[in-house]
Amino acid sequence: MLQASTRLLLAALLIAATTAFSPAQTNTTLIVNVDHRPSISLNGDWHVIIDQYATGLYDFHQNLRKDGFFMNAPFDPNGHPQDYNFANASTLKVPGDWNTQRPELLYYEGPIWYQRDFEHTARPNTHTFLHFGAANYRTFVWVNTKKVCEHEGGFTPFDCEISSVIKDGKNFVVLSVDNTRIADGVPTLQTDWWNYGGLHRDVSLVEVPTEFIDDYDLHLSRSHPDLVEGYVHVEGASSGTIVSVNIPELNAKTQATVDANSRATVTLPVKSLSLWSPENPKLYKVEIIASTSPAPDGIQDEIGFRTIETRGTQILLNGQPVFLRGISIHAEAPYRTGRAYSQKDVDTLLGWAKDLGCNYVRLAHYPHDERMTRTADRLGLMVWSEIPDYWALQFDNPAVLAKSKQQLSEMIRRDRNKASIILWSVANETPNTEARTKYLTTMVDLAHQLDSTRLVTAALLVRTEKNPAGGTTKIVDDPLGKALDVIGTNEYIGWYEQHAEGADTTTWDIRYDKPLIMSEWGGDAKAGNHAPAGDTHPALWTEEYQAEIYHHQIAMLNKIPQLRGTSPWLLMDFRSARRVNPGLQDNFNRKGLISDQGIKKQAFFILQKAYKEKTLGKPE
Ligand code: GCB
Repeated sequence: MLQASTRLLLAALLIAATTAFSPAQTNTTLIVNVDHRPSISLNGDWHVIIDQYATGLYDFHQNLRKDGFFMNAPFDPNGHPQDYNFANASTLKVPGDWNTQRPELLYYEGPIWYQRDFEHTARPNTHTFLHFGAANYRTFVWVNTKKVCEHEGGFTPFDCEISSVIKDGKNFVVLSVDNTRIADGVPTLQTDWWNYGGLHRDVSLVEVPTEFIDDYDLHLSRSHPDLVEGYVHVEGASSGTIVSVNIPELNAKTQATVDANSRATVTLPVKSLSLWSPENPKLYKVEIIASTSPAPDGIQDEIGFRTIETRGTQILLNGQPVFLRGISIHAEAPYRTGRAYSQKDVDTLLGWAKDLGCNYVRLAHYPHDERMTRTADRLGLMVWSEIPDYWALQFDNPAVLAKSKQQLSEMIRRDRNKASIILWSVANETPNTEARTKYLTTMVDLAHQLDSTRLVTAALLVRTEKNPAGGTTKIVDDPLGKALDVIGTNEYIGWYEQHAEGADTTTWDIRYDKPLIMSEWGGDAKAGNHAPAGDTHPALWTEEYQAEIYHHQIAMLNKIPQLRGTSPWLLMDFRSARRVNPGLQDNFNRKGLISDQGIKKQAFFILQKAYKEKTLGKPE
């Protein structure tokens, strides 16, 4: 039923997985647009077992157990002694990272077992999947004691087919999620964010017909402004199956035929299209129906249509030069802290971005919850979406490259129908080595191959030299720039280097004739920490000093002719294990313009003014 290649990979993985509890490249189907399909939510309370020694999988000689916790055996006081009992175990909420649900789990890194019962009676001629919005970082899933899938990568969705293992009525799922940091992971051992573990996004049961629409891409043609084009993939459909695509509001309808790869190429002429933009975030209802047998499959989406391109150093949205007035955002939950997952979290974060005067957000440093990109579509915020190729990955390790590729593919597949996303980012602040450049060039090529309609970027480090005027010159010549459509650069003048005033004597030497986004800049301030009135040299960590950084940076940025966007670091303070200065950081990175408790710092208003009055940056 699944594509032959998927089936083979899946089979190989399941064999591998029964012989070792080791991270493996995922298999799994990825059904797009799951939030528009009928589904049964499995959110709520799950029984959990904290299993620091992975006792649920390994015996005392580190051999894989046949009677592991995945058996979910009922506890019998007169039977064989048993070290676990899900029925009596305490619970954690799903979705939700485990770290912020119990004080003793705040710093926990390791495996935790989750269990819950569910009722299901499958309808005839259907497939049933367990859908996971994301689980950090490695996940192994069993249903009714049978292993159904595994997945590596903490921020992208996956689906496990469970059709052959479920029974009518009562069933149970057991899974192990392990957030142990690993050197050959993506990300790797070092990050500047909290390693929140667990089922931090929605979990649901999804039932689809025997043959079903699992993937599609519908976008506006760059060369023909009156043409929506793309494809619809119908899993399991044989060649000749008819697919129809309908945009009722435009009175536009077309039919296409699925080829031997179960894919139909779609071209849909449209008239009087209202183009998506920050000023006009118009979304159209789109209906897709596949005349599959024995039952048809249909799905609806809301899609915006626009083009995004570069011309020299310009970024063109719908053919018009645009300047990206942005802010970087971590998926940190406002007020309660922890990993953001709810519509309320998203509304707060993106509401603040709108209040700041943004038309663009950089979603750092991994794909955020799908609610974020859906809401950006509705609010008219352009998005930079990134995979966690962060800092010093093992760039010479092909297994790591395979993990990056998987995460990039999953990110693009989930979000390729979101008009808001204009930039795919393949990396952040990676070391300039040959191995790195080769690795990331492969990633850029893959992004282009998977999606030829968007721009590919990465946040680069820059070189610094003294200049004859007594200041410094920032040189942007990282060889990765050759492969990118848009250059992103991070710099922290006024924080990690020099005083805020250093920006006044900094010049920029950009060796690429491409648009540049200053993807990070800024500095820390603890909300409420103020310099004495009239202090002309405010100390670090005060709101006044952070504000000073913003003043000087804005003046400097305005002197960079090819600057086409900026996303300072960052909207809101976030938890980070690296930030251990007591009283100031307390395990938080304080570079937010807003504190984790929602207090706006002085710098917020400086950037807001510059964005609202459009005194920062030029589109051309
Ligand atoms: C960076 C990183 C970002 C950090 C930030 C900082 O360059 O890209 O993830 O959090 O600096 O605060 O140091």
